[in-house]
Amino acid sequence: MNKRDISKISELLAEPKNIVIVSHRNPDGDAYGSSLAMYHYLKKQNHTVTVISPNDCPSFLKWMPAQEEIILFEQEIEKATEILQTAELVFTLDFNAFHRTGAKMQMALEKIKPIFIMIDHHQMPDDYATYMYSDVQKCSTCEMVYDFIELLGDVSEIDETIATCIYTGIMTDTGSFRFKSTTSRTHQITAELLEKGADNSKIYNRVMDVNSYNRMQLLGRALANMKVVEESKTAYITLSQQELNRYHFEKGDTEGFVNYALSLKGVVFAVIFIEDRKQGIIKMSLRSKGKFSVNEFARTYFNGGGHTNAAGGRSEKRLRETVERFLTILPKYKTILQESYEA
Ligand SMILES: [Mn+2]
Repeated sequence: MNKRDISKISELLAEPKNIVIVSHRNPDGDAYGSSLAMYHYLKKQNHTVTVISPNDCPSFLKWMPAQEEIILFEQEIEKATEILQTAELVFTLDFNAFHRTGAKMQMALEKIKPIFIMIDHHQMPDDYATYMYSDVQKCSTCEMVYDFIELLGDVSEIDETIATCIYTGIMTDTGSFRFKSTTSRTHQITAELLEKGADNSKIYNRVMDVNSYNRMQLLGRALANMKVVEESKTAYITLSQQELNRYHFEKGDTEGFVNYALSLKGVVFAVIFIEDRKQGIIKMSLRSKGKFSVNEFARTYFNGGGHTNAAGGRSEKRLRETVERFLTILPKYKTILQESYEA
């Protein structure tokens, strides 16, 4: 974010304001981490602050400080819309296009005219924000929130609560500091957060120790279903609605499954296909190592997108047809996948 924008924002924040912080639909650790860090920071500066999330978070984030104060748009549309309408400033964190909040909230956001401030690390931002802090190199929006607070000259305002929120998003979005997006800067910030009281071990246990018996059984099924396409350095997993039902699937249960496929020796591209009968779609999570861009792949063929090494997609075809289509497209990328392996 450039100096001019920062000094303008600094001026705006000099007087108490009505501020709303918005996170994306199906919030993850980085979405809630950045939103709640910003919430606690702005409250300390005497602003009136509300966090609005389109829908609820998974259970492994329920412990986050002030999580219970977040307003869920889809559960309280009238109240949330009213709050949005009176907002002078709206922060949109960890997303960069209104449609990422879902159809209902998108409409509400399109109707209001506050000052929008975007802080986000996803590719191809829409152009709705008055002030835009967008950086696709950043490991997480939480790291950017730290930068933002630092640019405002307020690192000293980061207390244990704020540090805990920021740490959570950095940890979850970097796969516990192992993804390529993790930089020396990330570690420097993390060190600072520990100094300020973030408890790394406690946070890890709260976020990661979430296995139910059913989830473990479902993981077993997913791994048994895994197929490898050796010449394309690719592994994929399928889960049908019937299989999900058998293990009493709950939202969030399949989180991270695709990473098992990516951890296979020799594999640089991994996909999980999950049937969702209710929506009539197949949801896909795509992961890669090296230069092969799953963002481009998902954008081109499966109505999705994301980052170079992590993206989402969807298909309106049946499960088997979706996989067949995927397997027809795959040979086109044989060379680049091979190169991605060697690199
Ligand atoms: Mn993120």
